[in-house]
Amino acid sequence: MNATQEKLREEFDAYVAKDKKIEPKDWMPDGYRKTLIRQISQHAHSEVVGMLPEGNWITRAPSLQRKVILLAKVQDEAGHGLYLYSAAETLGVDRADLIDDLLSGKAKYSSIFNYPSLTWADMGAIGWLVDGSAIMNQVPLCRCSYGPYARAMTRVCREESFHQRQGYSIMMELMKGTKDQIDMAQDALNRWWWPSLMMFGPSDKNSTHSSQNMKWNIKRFSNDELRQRMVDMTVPQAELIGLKIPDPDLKWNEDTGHYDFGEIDWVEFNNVLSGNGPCNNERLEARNKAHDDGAWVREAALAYAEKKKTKE
Ligand code: FAQ
Repeated sequence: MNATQEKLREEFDAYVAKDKKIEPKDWMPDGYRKTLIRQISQHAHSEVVGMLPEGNWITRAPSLQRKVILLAKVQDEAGHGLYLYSAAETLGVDRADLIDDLLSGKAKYSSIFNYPSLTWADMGAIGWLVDGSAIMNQVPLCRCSYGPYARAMTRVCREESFHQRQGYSIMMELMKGTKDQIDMAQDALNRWWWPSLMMFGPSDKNSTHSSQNMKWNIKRFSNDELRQRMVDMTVPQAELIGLKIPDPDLKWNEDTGHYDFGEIDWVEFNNVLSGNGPCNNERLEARNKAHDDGAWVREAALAYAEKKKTKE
């Protein structure tokens, strides 16, 4: 780093430390740009791939009202993906390249979407736990130092909050139902609990990006801090409706004022991240098919834009 760059870097660090926002045309260190492109694009891919487990249930929702709500939720997720790709593009990358990386399997997206949605109760568990974890992680991102990402998160979090409530409402309704419905809700919780806690990422000691990204005010809390908050918030919600968290080590700790909980299966987490989760192949196949099927739309849009430009 030469003297000018060093000075710019010092000014940047001081500016960020004052909790000021960085905007697209401002100078930023290469590492800051790189980590934001990485995180925002992975986040965008997660929203887009995240439509698949729920999209699977739109035609089978148990009532017209539930169908309309689920449809709106999945549509919101598509919208979140679009804001996020736009936010990533402000950092100088091309959306088409980001999407190519997703389709080829090079880019990561959240581990959670590599699990199957087997019953209607999974729609409840996804809203309650997956959107619940997403909000826990994303509310602090509304204060992220990068302006376009922070602003996108403000809107996304409002919508996620509705998603979380609709999920919990499905669980509440099932828990008031027949024994089969109660069993179905418990089974969904049993399958989604641990993968939801994995959404927060590796433990702090194994998190490669946390320390620098916290200094840059991209991340405000560590992976383990947010995971603990999720457990503390969710256990009473489960108890209220008669669900049992599938963790024999879960225990309220008077001294810390938090729940102690069991160890996450990190072997499973790493397996899912390296492409070997239950649905990794299925998810990538579905996204590739959607991309290929949509080729004519992209061609038509480009032809229309060309025609308009020629006329002008
Ligand atoms: N899955 O050093 P860290 C949603 C990767 S949106 C896959 O701790 P960082 C809405 C990580 O990327 C859900 N990969 O990383 C919805 C890194 O890999 P790299 C998505 C994971 O960035 C609901 C490596 O491990 N949310 O759910 C995961 O500081 C319902 C080392 O990890 C976001 O993306 C994982 N779970 O912290 C949609 C929020 N965890 O890049 C539909 C924004 C870690 O070096 C239905 N992202 N990795 O190759 C973040 O806050 C952060 O990126 C974390 C990870 C917290 C995910």
